[in-house]
Amino acid sequence: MMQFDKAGFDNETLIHIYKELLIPRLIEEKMLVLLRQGKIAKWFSGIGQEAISVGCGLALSADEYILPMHRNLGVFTTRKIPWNRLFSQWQGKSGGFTKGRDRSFHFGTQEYHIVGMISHLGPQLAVADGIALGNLLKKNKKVTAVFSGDGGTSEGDFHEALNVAAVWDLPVIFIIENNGYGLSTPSNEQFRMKQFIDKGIGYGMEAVQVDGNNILETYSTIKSLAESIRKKPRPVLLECLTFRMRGHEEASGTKYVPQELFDEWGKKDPVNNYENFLLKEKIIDTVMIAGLRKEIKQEIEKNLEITFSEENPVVDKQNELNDMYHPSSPDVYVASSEKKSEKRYLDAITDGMRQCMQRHDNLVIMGQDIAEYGGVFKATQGFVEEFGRARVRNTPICESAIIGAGFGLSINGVKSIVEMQFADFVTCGFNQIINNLAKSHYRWGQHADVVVRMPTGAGVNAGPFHSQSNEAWFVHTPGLKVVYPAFPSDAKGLLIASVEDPNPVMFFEHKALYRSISEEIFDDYYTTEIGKARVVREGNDITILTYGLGVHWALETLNKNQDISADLVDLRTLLPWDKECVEASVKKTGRVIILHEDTLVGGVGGEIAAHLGEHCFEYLDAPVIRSASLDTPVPMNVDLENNFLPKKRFEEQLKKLVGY
Ligand SMILES: Cc1ncc(C[n+]2csc(CCOP(=O)(O)OP(=O)(O)O)c2C)c(N)n1
Repeated sequence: MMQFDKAGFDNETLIHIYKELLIPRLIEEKMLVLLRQGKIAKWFSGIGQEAISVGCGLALSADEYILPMHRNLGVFTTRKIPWNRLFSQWQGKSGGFTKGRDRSFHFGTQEYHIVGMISHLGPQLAVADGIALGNLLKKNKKVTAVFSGDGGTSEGDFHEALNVAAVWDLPVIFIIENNGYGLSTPSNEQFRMKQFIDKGIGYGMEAVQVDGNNILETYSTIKSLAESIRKKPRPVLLECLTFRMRGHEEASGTKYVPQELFDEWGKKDPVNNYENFLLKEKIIDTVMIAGLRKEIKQEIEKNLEITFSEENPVVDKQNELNDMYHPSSPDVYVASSEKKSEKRYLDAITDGMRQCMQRHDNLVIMGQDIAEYGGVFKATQGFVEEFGRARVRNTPICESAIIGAGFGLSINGVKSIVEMQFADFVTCGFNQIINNLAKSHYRWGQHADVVVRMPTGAGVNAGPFHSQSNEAWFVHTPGLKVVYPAFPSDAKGLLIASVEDPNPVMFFEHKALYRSISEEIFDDYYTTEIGKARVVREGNDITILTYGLGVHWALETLNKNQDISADLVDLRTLLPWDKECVEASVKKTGRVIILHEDTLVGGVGGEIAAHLGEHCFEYLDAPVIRSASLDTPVPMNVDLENNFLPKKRFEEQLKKLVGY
């Protein structure tokens, strides 16, 4: 029989805990009925695991963030979210938390300090790191708790998040619900160690194991861990042994689980055992139990009625599109003095970042080797001395965790700039950008105030993994902004605008431009508007649309061919791109060539060409031509690289198009 230690609990508290434990169980039982009646479509059951969610929900203060997963209804109910809002969320009704845009527990709410999961499981852990880092920087002594199933720990995200938390002493409790299965896969096909607490030593982290079905044990342990972490910030791994009494989700069945396990764990049911304990101790009686159950069931019915009578969200195309970005327009700054200095492209970026750090004391920069070393390109040289190590943070090699942490910081009201050492390495952080940064505002109204700096591009004979142009991946992702300056003045102004913008910005910086071009730029703080192209040179015969290094190739080509009268448009922002400026130029010249360093197929040029075909067809005197790199990786050898890049081909294509 399960042993409960009631020392330190008065009867009122013990009964309160019982009620909190009963609520998710009874809600779930009702959901299973509705599922059978075809009134709901899908259900991920946490029956058998409630003591963990409820223990955690009760142990933390209401203003401490909890990041639950798909079996943690008890977190939501102990945080006192109105049940009708939960039901509406599951039904996709307007009273939920995502305007019908996301399902089940895939939502967060600042009001209740809950950050729900995305389907990918593991990314949740690094978001907790970011929230915890925010708390650490604010010195507010708050703890963050994040959940993972045992299966989810097999993802690289788990390793990265725990490692960062350990290195940075982040006040996080990593709660692992070890229920023996990840969908149908049993633990022995998922990992080899005996128990999760054995991982603690590997991360230099305390690790504690509890009976996850014993509500007093989970609650007391999390409560005392939280108290201790508030005093001495550090991460702790908490392994909760438990079992999932139903299938992965209801449609998946339970054939893959031996009956003996159900029998064994059925005896350890968290609700029944606690109920029996309270009965035995005469803290409650059967009449009281019946009364409580009736009261909760009535409350469930009442709230379900509200949900079922609620309308579906109103369908409005513009509304959907508007919610891709945070509604506020970023502040516009005009340099307050005319004073200018000659700056290289790289120095302009450094200058912009430094002034942002001076203006926003809640801005943090994170990246590999960016502290004393100053970054591999020296963009943050001297920043540690000026702003300190708390705000200029060297990171382990873990792009995913750091971008995820950026999102967590944003949730906690802290801005961040994350430096990719090379844009190529963003592949290792892709998931956090595509699924967290880009989608969270649309999904649950949470913006991601993160700028990802992307030293990009070829021309430096660095081969396939230090030369790629990968801006098109992000242009295809609604919710991001993609910025790509070609000149020092724009590099500074756009970087400041990106930091001022509450939305996630992918900021591309061409490495070959860092030290090769310079310009007189304003010394003061100023913004260059995101989403606006610039006509760099005016002409009548043809429009050249380009960005980044392409602008300089085009200028060089035009200087060589003085007879060509071209409008040279520097797009500057690729998402959202300046259709108005481009269309105006195309309507004037009737001929367009789009030049980019990125490879041809699926490049930004294809999108622009398609748009012009749809919207400017009547004005065109020739086909829209794309000039781009070969569809191969970027080769290292200088001759091969030059052959790969479009610069030479561009001149021929341009001349041909002018004469078309
Ligand atoms: C990246 C990713 N791969 C696969 C899945 C499909 N999937 C959803 S839940 C799940 C099992 C998760 O197991 P575990 O983390 O142990 O949590 P549990 O469901 O047991 O609570 C799988 C494989 C997913 N959601 N995300």
